[in-house]
Amino acid sequence: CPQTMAAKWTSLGAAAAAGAAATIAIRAISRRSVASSSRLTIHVYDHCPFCVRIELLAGALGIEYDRVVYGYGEGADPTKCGGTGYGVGPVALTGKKMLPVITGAGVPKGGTLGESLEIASFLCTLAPGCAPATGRGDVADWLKKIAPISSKLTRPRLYKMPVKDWANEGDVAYARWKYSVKMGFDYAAAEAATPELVVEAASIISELAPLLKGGAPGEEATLNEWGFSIDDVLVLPVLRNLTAVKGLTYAPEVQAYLDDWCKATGVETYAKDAL
Ligand SMILES: N[C@@H](CCC(=O)N[C@@H](CS)C(=O)NCC(=O)O)C(=O)O
Repeated sequence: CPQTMAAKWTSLGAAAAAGAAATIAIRAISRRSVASSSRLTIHVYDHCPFCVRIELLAGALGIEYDRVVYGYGEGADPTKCGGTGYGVGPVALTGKKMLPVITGAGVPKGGTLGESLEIASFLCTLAPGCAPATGRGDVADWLKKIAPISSKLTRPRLYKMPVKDWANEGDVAYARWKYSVKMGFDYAAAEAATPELVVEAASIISELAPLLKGGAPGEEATLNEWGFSIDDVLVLPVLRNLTAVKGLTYAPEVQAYLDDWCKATGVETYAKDAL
């Protein structure tokens, strides 16, 4: 379960050069939890980057929640998935086999909300501490650049991580069916290409360092000068899933960015189980 971390807004009186007093709201990090009348439940696959967005954000906002982790094959219809899949899983929530989903009293759409960015937007109404997405082109370009390398490195590894997603053998069977048979992903080729992919990924990860414009000494780094934002919510899960890759080195600033936010929000990395 995540610990709580929140951005506390404090006011500082700042003397302007002209002599007029200006009050600037600055963001200082403190730990607190958002007291909510009804506790949220966040339904996730541990390995799902869209789900990690929500856990990071809830943790950053200090929103306490219960966490339900599903087997990746749960809810997949065996007649449509080459005989893989079992049970009901997330389908019981929304009618779709798709996570993340949040549930709870006060949650829009009748108490059950899917789609990570809709969930994120809703969570931002519950507590301060996350700025909207900027649409920064350099961040979008970075995400686009890392995506194909990341999928080749992470797909052969994530299903080997010791998390509940893969507790049932039907979970692994479904994932392998989905990526190979349905999507044409070549596991063997991706694994064989690991040495080159690791070098390429490390180089792209190092390109993220100069994009980190925010974070005073002693605070978590952020993509924007004004603090934690949806931009970070989009980028951090990609870095977190890449921790499943053994031997992949991160530029120090990027390593600290990832580690500090994971620590602050209670999101675990895969570093100790990297393969
Ligand atoms: N647009 C959705 C995408 C969520 C998504 O793709 N989730 C994946 C897990 S990473 C999923 O539930 N896939 C179910 C499946 O393919 O069986 C969002 O942002 O929430």
